[in-house]
Amino acid sequence: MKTFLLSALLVISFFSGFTQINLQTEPAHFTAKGNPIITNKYTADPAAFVEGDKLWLFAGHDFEGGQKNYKMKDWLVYSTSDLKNWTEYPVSMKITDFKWAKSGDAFAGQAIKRNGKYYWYISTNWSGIGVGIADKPEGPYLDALGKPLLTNKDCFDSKHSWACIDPSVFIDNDGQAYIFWGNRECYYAKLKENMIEIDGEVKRINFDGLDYTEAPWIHKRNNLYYLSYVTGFPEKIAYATSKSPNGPWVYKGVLNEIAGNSNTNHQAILEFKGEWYFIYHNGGIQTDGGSYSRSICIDKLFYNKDGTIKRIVMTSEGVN
Ligand code: FUB
Repeated sequence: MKTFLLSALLVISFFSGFTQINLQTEPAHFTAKGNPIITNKYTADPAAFVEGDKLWLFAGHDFEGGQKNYKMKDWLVYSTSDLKNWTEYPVSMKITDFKWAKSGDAFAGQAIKRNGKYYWYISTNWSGIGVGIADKPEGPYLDALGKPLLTNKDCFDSKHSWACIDPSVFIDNDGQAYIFWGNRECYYAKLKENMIEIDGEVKRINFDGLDYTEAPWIHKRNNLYYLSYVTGFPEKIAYATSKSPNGPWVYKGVLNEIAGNSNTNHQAILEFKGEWYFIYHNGGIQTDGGSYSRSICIDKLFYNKDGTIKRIVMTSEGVN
């Protein structure tokens, strides 16, 4: 019976072009035809870094359309050298790899490289933030700690169960690593060189104009630090700047509008081959895309001469 159900699911998945469970065992290749860039799966909560010639994209994996809430059981990894031709890797990390994550939800994360290892910080809804560790960007990733790095207890000003989500990590030029996270309230802390221990106190971020929902992302350009984050609901992206990752932060305004057909937006910002990119998700796959079946998109990001960022123009053509 079990075998019959699995075969039926595979047949349905094959003909619909979508899979909720990923049985891929080898890297697969595809060409993006604009936004959304991935069309055989629903992907959300992008994070990315550049290593050598390649941009590595880390994604959440939404179930197919018609869901009433987030259903995400694993995370996906992609790479590209030109933002057009992509490689998709076999699933290298699942929520069940984090045995302590009783919530069972594979929420947003961000991966980063340090000392030859790759660390993928992930959220699990209400069970806390965990860290996956791997020898290669595509994984496989193992639970580095066997317990959460951060939990709701670290979110000292928050009362709701999903406060401890959306980790974002950043290593400054002096080697100091930071982790930012939070829903409704934004927190940050230093990470030790080993990347799996918090160094010192957890602090809450606050500044004039901050109306914070979730999804912090830190990047640096010309010695200026940028903290972008989700504001409002349905979500827009706003940002602030500072001369230090420790603040004080100065609010700079809205960066991206509500992303079509999705309540959430969740950005990553980075430079790749001399250009800056804004990676986010929308609910743009017709007819089944939506707030719980999202799709990652990439558009260009431009700065003004004074270092402020121009509003993002979301496009269906993308960056090809
Ligand atoms: O994907 C689940 C949650 O939706 C993420 O953790 C948030 O950032 C929002 O995109």
